[in-house]
Amino acid sequence: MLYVLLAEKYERVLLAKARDDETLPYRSHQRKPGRRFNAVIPAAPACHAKSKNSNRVTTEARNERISLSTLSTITLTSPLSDPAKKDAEHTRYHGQDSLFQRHPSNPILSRKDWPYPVNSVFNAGVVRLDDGDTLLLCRVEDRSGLSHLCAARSANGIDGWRIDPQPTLEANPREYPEEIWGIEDPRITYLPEMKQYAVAYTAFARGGPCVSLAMTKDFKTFERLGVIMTPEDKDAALLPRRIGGLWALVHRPTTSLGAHIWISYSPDLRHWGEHRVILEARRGGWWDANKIGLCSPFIETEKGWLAIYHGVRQTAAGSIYRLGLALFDLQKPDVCLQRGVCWIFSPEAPYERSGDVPEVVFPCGQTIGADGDTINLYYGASDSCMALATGSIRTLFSWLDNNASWGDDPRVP
Ligand code: BMA
Repeated sequence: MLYVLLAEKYERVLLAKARDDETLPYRSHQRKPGRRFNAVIPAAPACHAKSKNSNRVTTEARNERISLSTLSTITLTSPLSDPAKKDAEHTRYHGQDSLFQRHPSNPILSRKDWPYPVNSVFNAGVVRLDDGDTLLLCRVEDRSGLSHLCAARSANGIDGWRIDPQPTLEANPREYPEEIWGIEDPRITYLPEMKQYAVAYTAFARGGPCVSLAMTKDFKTFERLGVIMTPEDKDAALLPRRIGGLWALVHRPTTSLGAHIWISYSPDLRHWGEHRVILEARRGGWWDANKIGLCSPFIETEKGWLAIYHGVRQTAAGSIYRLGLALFDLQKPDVCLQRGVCWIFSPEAPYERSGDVPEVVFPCGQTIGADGDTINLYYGASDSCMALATGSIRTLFSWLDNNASWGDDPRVP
């Protein structure tokens, strides 16, 4: 009880301070009544978080679904013990780069590693296979400028990559004319119901980019389902299970309304409808103004679907691709529950800041560690190479609880 009173008192102090702080336009007390989140226990940084029963934390290797018990077992130790420190960490924007740590071996894959001549290797779809290997289905741009997909496998997901000696999935413009300018940016979701991996990728042709789908059991042979979202559309990934009996696809059409993230539903993966916007690009001076898109596939947690998305800032010197965080309702993934105010990861390392397209970090997949908390985010850097950054889902939730916007319509800040 004492703890609850202290926590409430401390939250009031934070809120009073937040009202004076123009850099934080929204605070937790502004959330709608009935929200699903714990209002009493303030979040703490990862170093303060302990799992009561870490043995209950499991992951399902292929679709990376996190056990629903994973996040419920978090205990926060003495969150009020150092209010000054907590204030510094949580009432201001959390240092973005502390949320993900770049791997010292970065870039982990580049054209130098490729068994055949290519221009660049980036924006890989990711999955952990049954045998424990991490598979990166890389977008590979050849020296014609067009892209195909090629699989690289590794036991530790960091090095020792075994790369297919030839393209794994190539454009087939004779049968699929929408692929005449190549195929790009795959996102992989394991569908337990079908016992297959669904690969959503961008097919590129005169009509513009569109979303195509292919199914595979082994990343050797693929069954193409063809175009599932017409141009202009990209940045798509399936959810691993049906919602209300329907498959769900998150994607990013570009329309006269702008480049926002949508969700669509299908009974059979071929016929799609019930299209809805789930996250809008902000406007004006925001880091994610005008154009956003899904990065890696949604991560299923007991608090909801955790989504990493990219925001594109247009500047006089070109675009900057940064990453943001949002949370969507587990049963209604078209409902956004929280959205981070600022970006969580931004081009900073030399391989992110210079390359074929400078100032780009672009993940298309992740794996979750055996602890159920570690997130291994694989991202294309400057459209040139593949890199790895590691974070903690628990810390991302903690950050989101203290750096999220909300209101009557959280999609339109
Ligand atoms: C996007 C996509 C990505 C690419 C990014 C930066 O529109 O085409 O494949 O990484 O631009 O060039």
